[in-house]
Parts: sequence; structure tokens; C-alpha cells
Amino acid sequence: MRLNRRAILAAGTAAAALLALTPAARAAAPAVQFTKVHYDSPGSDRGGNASLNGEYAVLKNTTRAPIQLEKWILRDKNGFKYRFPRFTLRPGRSVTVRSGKGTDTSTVLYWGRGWYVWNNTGDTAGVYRAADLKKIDTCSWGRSSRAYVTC
Ligand SMILES: [Ca+2]
Repeated sequence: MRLNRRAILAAGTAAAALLALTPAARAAAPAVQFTKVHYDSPGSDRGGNASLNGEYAVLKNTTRAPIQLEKWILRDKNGFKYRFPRFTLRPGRSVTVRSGKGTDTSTVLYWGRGWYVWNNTGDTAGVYRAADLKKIDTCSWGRSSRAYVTC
């Protein structure tokens, strides 16, 4: 089969565009990214602390440098806000923010709420940096048979 010159050029351009996209897409990855939101805790939503803590969001530092999360904001679509305490998120590491009460550790933080925050039928989680409250990343979901979304 003979390919004409135009077809070869078009294929070459498409391949070049694809190659060009890769580093750009990588550069666009947020410094702190949602990897998972487990919005529907196991069992019925009766509001017990263990049930509240079955609801959580996971954020990852995608950079090669530590990021201080103090005063960063995690919020839902309704405007419920969690303000991070002084907490260093190390390069490549993740932190889980659970909705209920508990004692913070080096990998798990507790929002301290008395009721659920992430709507089971759809919501948007957002994370904002402290300096200027710029939105760094969001993760959205709709009604689903699953209890979590990977972002
Ligand atoms: Ca929920």
C-alpha cells in the first residue's frame, strides 16, 4: 500500500502533538492532588464517630519538595471548610483527612466534624493553598454504586 505525502505528514503531526502533550500535562499536575475521596462510609449513615471517619479524602504531594499545609483549606461544594493544622506533606507522600474526630498523626488528620461532609449522591472536594486561597485541585463525583472515587 502507498501512503501519500499528505497522510504521512498528518500522521507525523499527530504523533508530534501527542509527544508535546505529555510534558505539558505533567507540568500541569497540581502540586497537591486528590487521589481518592471515600465519600460514602460503610454501613448506614447514623453519625457515629467511626462512621464519620469512614468518610475521608486523600491528598498527595506530587512534587519533589515538602509542602507545608498549614492554613490550607479543604472544602466541599456547600462551603464546609477544614483548615489544615501545621503539617508537612513530604514529597510523594499522601495524607488522609477523615471527617470525624481523632488524634492527628503523620499520615492521618481529623476534620473533627459531628456529621458527614461529602455527599453520597455527588459533590466536589476542593483544596486551596493558604497564601492566596488559590484552588490547587478538585475532585468531583456524581451518583454512583461505588462508595469512593479515584481522582
Ligand atoms: Ca458521605
